[in-house]
Amino acid sequence: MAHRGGGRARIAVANRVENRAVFRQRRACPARQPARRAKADEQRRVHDAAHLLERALPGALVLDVNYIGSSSRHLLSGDGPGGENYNRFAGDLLDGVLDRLNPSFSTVGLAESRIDARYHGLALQASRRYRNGFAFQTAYTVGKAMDYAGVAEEVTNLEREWGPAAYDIRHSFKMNAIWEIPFHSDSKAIEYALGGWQLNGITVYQSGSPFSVTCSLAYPRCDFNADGQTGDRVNVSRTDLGSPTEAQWLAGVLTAADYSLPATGTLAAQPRNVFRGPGYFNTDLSFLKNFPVPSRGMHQARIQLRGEVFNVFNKAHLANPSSNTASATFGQVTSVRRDPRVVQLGARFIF
Ligand SMILES: [Ca+2]
Ligand SMILES: [Ca+2]
Repeated sequence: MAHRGGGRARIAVANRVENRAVFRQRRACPARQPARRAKADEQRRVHDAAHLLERALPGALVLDVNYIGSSSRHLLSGDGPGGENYNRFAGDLLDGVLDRLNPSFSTVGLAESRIDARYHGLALQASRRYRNGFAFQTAYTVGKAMDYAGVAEEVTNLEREWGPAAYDIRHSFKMNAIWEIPFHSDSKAIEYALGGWQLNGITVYQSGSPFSVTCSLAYPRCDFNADGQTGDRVNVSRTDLGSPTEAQWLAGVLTAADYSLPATGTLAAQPRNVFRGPGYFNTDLSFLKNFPVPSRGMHQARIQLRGEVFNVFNKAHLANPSSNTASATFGQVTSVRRDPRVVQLGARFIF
């Protein structure tokens, strides 16, 4: 099993695979040319997936169990110039003057290949092959994604930033289906007009994404390690927000009573990305019908009527709450990730 540290082992799952497909993708930095180095750095990764079980069931059903794991190493800490500012040191501001390591420069950014990331996921999938006008696919995934932050609170303690990745979704459920709605009539005209509709749907549920509680004020209000870089995390009295309702997210799930400021010169005990934001639930539907049009060409011409409804249940897809203790809206959700319900109707002539 992989672990953090210098000689990190690749995730070895092949020996646990019962049968069937196992693929591995390994790419090593192939070249030393500077122009290709950044690209090569991004490619230093190992990806493993194991197809653990596939079983056909009655009724055209297929059950799948898959393990997905990836271990990425030496990813770039920043895109292009920038990255980590190494021209700083903890305690610099304690004397009231920001001297920096080299006072001739403000920041000295370094984009380096120091970011590691790791993912483990188990996916359970059930699907029905298209038959008699109906097919569906549904999957539940439990996963864990960890990585380092591109910018560390304490530049001499990068290990402190190992935590859930911003894209870490612990639980995910997805389902899609196609249904050709059966309709029969003795009247050819009625069947032509009302029959042949196809309904498609996709539903996604995901648990919340991580965030940290920080303070953006400058020293001495925040910037607790006094290195001239603010945005340091604060001490928190609780990390489990429970299961707030939509109204509670909007009203605020964190208050001043939930955090305290570390003593000047020290950093908080709050691990990175320890909080979880609102979950996500969405359903989109579409329906369409083709009307054949008599034509002499090789292809059958047709008129297609279609309708699409996005966010059918008109859910407010809440973003993460404001996590800056210096903000007037601290603890409250003030934005959404997606639009409210949208309906589109259209017609196409295909020939
Ligand atoms: Ca100083
Ligand atoms: Ca700081």
